[in-house]
Amino acid sequence: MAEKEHSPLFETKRAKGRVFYKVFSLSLFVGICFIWVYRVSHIPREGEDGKWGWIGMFCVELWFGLYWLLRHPFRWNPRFREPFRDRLSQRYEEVLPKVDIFVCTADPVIEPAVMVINTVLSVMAYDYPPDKLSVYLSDDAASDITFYALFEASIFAKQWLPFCRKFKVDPTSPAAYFKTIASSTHSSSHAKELLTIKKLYQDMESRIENAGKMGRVPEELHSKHKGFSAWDSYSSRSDHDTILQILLDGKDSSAKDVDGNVMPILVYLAREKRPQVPHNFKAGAMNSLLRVSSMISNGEIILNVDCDMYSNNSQSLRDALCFLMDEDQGREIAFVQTPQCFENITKNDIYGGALQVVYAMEFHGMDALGGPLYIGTGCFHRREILCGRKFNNQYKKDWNGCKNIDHMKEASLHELEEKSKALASCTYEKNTLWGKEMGLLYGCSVEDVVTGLSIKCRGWKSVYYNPQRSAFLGVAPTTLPQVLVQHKRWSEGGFQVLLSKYSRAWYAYGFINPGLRMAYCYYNLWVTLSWPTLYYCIIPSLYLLKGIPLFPQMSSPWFIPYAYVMLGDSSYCLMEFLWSGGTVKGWWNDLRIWLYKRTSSYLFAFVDTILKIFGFSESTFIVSAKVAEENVSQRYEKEVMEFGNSSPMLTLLATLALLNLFCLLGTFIKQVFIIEGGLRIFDTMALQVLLSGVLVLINIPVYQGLFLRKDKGRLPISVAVQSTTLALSACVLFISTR
Ligand SMILES: *[C@@H]1O[C@H](CO)[C@@H](O)[C@H](O)[C@H]1NC(C)=O
Ligand SMILES: CC(=O)N[C@H]1CO[C@H](CO)[C@@H](O)[C@@H]1O
Repeated sequence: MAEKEHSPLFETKRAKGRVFYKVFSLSLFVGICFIWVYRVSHIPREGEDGKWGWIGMFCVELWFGLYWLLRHPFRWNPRFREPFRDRLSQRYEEVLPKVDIFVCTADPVIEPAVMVINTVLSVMAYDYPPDKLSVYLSDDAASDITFYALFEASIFAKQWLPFCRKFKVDPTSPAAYFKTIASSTHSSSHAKELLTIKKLYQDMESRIENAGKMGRVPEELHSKHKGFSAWDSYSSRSDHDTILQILLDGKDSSAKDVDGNVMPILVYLAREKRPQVPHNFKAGAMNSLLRVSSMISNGEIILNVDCDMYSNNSQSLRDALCFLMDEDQGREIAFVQTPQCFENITKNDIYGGALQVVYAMEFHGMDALGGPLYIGTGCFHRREILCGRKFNNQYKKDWNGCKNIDHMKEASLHELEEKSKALASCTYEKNTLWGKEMGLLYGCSVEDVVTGLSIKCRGWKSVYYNPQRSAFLGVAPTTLPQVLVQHKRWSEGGFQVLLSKYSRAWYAYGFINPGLRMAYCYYNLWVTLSWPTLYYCIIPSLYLLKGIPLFPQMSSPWFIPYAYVMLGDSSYCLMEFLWSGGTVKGWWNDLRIWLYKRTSSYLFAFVDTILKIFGFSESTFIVSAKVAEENVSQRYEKEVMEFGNSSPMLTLLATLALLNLFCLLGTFIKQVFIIEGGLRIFDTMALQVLLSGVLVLINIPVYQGLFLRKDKGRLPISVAVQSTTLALSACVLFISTR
């Protein structure tokens, strides 16, 4: 037994084949250096064509090369983790810590109530002692429909949790379970109960959906729960009192399931909002939850999930505890991050939504350097660390001696609700450290990343756990504008982190590994790629049209480093993509999104950030993520790109696509019909032809969307007109200038 006590609760494996990778990337780097040397040593002389174009190419290639270097810490030494749940139960089953689960929702239209309660039900049914589990729903829209749905869920849970326990249901989200079970046959007792519970669920679902359609909760239901009276004084979602309801309190007889077992605590919270007080978005909601939950259940572990991410594995809580409770290494681990996985990714993933390389590769690499980012969902935290505790070497957590202050026992439910309410008021945070040193940090649109970084700056590490079977499954964006807007927010947030006071922290403290610093830079510098990529998409093609070479010709020895770097790097990326579970077509799609992100999302994020610095607070570009509803999901399943309403982003993308098409066509026409022996261009300007050619091939969906498709998801006519005009005039202007 004594020996067993020392066997760790998880193991760490290193990746193989790293030597090959190191040699290969060194050779690529040599190639990149040759490219730089070529650019510097071959600048056209004064008066020669293409001098400025050439210098621009050098700057762009310099930046691409330097940025490429930042990619390496991720791939140097990836680590893979494996927890041992059975050891955890052997040693700690009796003293498992309390866990508070925070689910955040913010908009009942984008995030329908039925989806939200499926997430809530799925985490309530974790394989974990229910008296140690509490689930909090933060509703930033303060929608009575969401409250009503949660109330219905609290009743349904009394049947659902025993059902899950009896038949070892997994996934524990009812909607997902009924979907997976549809095709398989089961024992008759299961089949009978399944029918009953499915009926219950469907009735509940239609009641909630009806309320949603009517836009309000039917009057006759108001008498069913006192909580509805809170909406009597409600004026709007940005102006209301705190609404806090403990729907299941874990001890009343009304909080027992049909088998008489205790149920997890279930709480609805809509924090106070006033128009004149900044609410700090999700970070503000999380901090209110932190305080309110400390009064009600005060769990030591906090799991934070988005409302669209249901649990796909009822064991993942125990998995995470293996890391946090490990006697030896657990003491320095602040949080365990799981990857964000999606249930509705199509086979070839047209929008690159799965982020496979990030989750299958890069986060493992960061794990070796001190831990992955905190990405705001699917993350298990330790409360005291999230609330600002600093690391020190003597620190050791004694899980056996955890004393749970049980406010539940002391106060009556009503008193408890009143006391907790005060913690979610607008004014509570005034003159406190909340948002600055405690809880999630304010003032950045990627509050989670900044918070994770500040935790690392306080000396802690994090762990990345990427299980075979995903811990949580969410919904990926299904239209191009959604994807572009999402990436704009991420890249803008990353850039803010770099410019903000938090970035100083990286240098001020010795805590963060230089490799990890590079990795953070890799993500935070996304926006700086916008201008170089635009340059590479425009200038070489225009010069091609004009007949001025910007790359070495094929017969020159300088051609070799270009060919090697381009070919080597793309084959490496392709291999990595396939290794992460993608398809070849998926890689091609990913490449397209990679291009679109850089030339639109990052560009707009860059411009917006700069405008903000100079005091223009409103974004000048109105970007709409809304799309025509009709048949969107059918097209998504057929992997047809959904462009949606016209927006500056789409015009930009279409212009770039057309510009390359015109340049390539113009060049061919010129060579074949006008200049004799014109095919020599394939020697003198092979790389420019190749570059334009690839850009045209990758943009095929745009041409289709502009001119061939008839459905609602095509590019709007106005975009077609604007972009054609812009692209043509750019070509004509460029040719006619000297
Ligand atoms: C989700 O869980 C089911 C079993 O419950 C499993 O078959 C499936 O592969 C999981 N999904 C993912 C993406 O891991
Ligand atoms: C392929 C797939 O699973 N598509 C689904 C993605 O999510 C939307 C919204 O939940 C569904 O309508 C699709 O069927």
